[in-house]
Amino acid sequence: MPEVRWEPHQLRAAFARRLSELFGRDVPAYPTLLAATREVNLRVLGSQGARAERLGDLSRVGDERHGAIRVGTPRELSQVGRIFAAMGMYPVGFYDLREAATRAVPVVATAFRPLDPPELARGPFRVFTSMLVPGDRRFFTADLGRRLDHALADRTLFPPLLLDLADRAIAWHGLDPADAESFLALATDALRLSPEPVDRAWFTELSRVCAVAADIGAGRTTHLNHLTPRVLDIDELYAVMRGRGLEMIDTIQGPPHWAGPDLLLRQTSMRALAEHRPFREPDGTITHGTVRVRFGEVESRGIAATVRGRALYDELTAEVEETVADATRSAPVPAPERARLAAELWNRRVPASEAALAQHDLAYFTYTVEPDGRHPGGPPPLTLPDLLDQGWIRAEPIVYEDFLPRSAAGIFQSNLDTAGRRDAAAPGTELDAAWLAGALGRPLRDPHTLYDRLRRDSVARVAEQLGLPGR
Ligand code: OOG
Ligand code: NI
Repeated sequence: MPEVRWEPHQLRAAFARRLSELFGRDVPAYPTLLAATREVNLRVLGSQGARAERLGDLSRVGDERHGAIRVGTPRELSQVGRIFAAMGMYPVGFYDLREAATRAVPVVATAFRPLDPPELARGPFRVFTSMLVPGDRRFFTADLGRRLDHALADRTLFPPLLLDLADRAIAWHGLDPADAESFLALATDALRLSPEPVDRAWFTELSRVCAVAADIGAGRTTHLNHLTPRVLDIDELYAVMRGRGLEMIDTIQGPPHWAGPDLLLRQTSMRALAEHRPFREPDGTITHGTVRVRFGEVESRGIAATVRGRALYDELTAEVEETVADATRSAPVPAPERARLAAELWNRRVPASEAALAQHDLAYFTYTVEPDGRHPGGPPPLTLPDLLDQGWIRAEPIVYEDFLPRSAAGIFQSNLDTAGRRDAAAPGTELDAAWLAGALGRPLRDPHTLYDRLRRDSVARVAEQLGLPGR
């Protein structure tokens, strides 16, 4: 048996570091984003003190929290699953980005991430992973879909040695140092932007459907397309980045800045920069062109919403979109006005405190017994609200560790110049979470189940410690 020195979480942390170095070298605006994130985080800590760390220890907050890659086939996706499993990252959630009325993208996606709190605390790195759907006739004609399938079937994104090492790491729960080094070097290398020439005609044909299809389907490799640090005040970060002359997408995706605590996930990104890449022209000559495929993103994490909270979020988001669509008939609604409308709606419809969010079952919390018991003594009351009110227990927010499909569709716009082509009337391809689990060959977790278990376990512990009957 090999001597095991690098555990999955150490591989994960080292991998995140290597990707960050790679991105810092290759994408010049990215270090600016990281520096601005650190400045804003320190400022927020200075002005808010301990409250700034309510949703996470600042020593970790500024770390890169997620990256994103795009693959072309179920086979490539299952290989990604092996590589991430070696680092203790497992698929959570099914995101279908083909449905959005505007900004639809021909991919389905999941996120690979650590599952439980101790692992998340050791290293929260996650990778949003999308897979192209060439069979979706709303985007691709039968002929183009077939040619795409053919081109994708014929490429190797991950060398066999990398996959072998991944399987070994899974079987032995880690790798010895020499294998860990090979694994990390090969895994990082597999996500570099390739210097190989791209076929111009094929790239152009795919770009007409969607820049994402061209990014995924025209090359023979994949690449990391963004990395995302976490910031404590995303509104300020957005203003700082603009102030430094960086071109940003036009909004902050997700819930608005409102009177209550941060919920779910807010994110924004800079526009992908043009990067040099050789193209092979139809006459065989090599020319130098540019592609816009890599960018920096930033996120602000909030409290995980329950199923009810999420339904309310979706409802309010749809309401804002309707209002904006109505108003747009007379004049375009600028982004700040949209943000104002959303905030106003949220302030009216969502209870604006942690306690109220917990009481209305809109957000997830874990519960612990108050050690110094502010309560009056005697037998404890029987319900969570009473236990909270009377100071027997305290509630800690559970941080949202997943993504939002509408926001993700918005983030994809970072490297789309044109709306692309989509025939809404053509038949789509039915793909769902069960299908994706099958393609991955491993269980696909539902985010709500994970959060719910944390809440439930904490309630059971509280009940046991307080000796509550009937639990
Ligand atoms: C992924 C976009 C989604 C997010 O943070 O929502 C995403 C991509 O551009 O490939 O990363
Ligand atoms: Ni992202």
